[in-house]
Amino acid sequence: MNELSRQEKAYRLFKRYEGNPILTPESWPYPANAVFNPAAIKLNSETVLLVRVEDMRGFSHITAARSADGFTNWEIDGTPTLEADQTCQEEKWGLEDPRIIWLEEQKQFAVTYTSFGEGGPVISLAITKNFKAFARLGALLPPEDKDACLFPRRFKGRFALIHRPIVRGEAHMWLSFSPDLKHWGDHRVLIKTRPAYWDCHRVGLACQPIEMPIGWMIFYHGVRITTAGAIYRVGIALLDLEEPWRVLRRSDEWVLAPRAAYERVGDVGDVVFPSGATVHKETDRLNLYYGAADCTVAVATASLSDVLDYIMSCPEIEE
Ligand code: BMA
Repeated sequence: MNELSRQEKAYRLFKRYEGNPILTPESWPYPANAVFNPAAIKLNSETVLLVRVEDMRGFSHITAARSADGFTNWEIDGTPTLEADQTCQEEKWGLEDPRIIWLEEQKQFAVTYTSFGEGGPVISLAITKNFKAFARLGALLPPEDKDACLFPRRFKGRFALIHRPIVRGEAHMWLSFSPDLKHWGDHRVLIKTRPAYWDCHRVGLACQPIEMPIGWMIFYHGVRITTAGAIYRVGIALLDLEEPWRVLRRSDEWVLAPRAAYERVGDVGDVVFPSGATVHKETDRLNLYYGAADCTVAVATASLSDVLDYIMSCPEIEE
């Protein structure tokens, strides 16, 4: 496939929901400055979002919102669902940007989020059955680290975590392993920033890893810093099913970029920041939930088979 026809495919892959933004500070049951960067998962027949809510101090917590169709009639918890533990100095300034995965072995959901404290941002893990009661497992790796999610199952006996440390000012995605969800090691770089591309300055995991017969579908955000500020866009990579450290494909171009007014203007303009997705195989649909301009929550949809077809048309990665 030539470059232009693949770029056209990428451009048409996602459709913004006409009712966007689906969640706003104005629709919130209590005062909030911004509601954005949600984790997403299907629970029974509902879509559950864990939304990052920023209060008027500038500190964030996480609140659950539920909807039967994933687009409308959101039922939002009336008080914060998961808040910073004030006795824990890593969480002093709040909790941000959660991701959710179903851990089959534990029969529980794992929620990874960024804890903000004086030492810098770290990834923390909490386990829950129902998004009401949470068991906190604490910080996983040293700062500065963000944009993390577990895989839903073990690889050769070990859990795997995608995360994004910042080392020497460089912001690549890494993969780390653990036998027990507590001790992490065997760290390796997974997806790097690409000089000159739209994702040249930072990359970070977007939604939870999505298991497909052809591999793990990984949405990620890529940042380019311009003279007018940073632009956050979204790309896709495909990882090997059994050896997820092997990147099979990566999109040259982005598949979603700030275009709508609510993505271009906000507390931080020109940001689309997906952090959760739901897969609806019966209707061949993928819902991508994202924070828009660090202010509101929006959703874009794609045909699952079109996404898979597009990924397979992306360049193969030579190791
Ligand atoms: C990143 C994260 C996100 C935020 C984005 C754009 O570093 O902190 O929470 O949405 O910047 O401001």
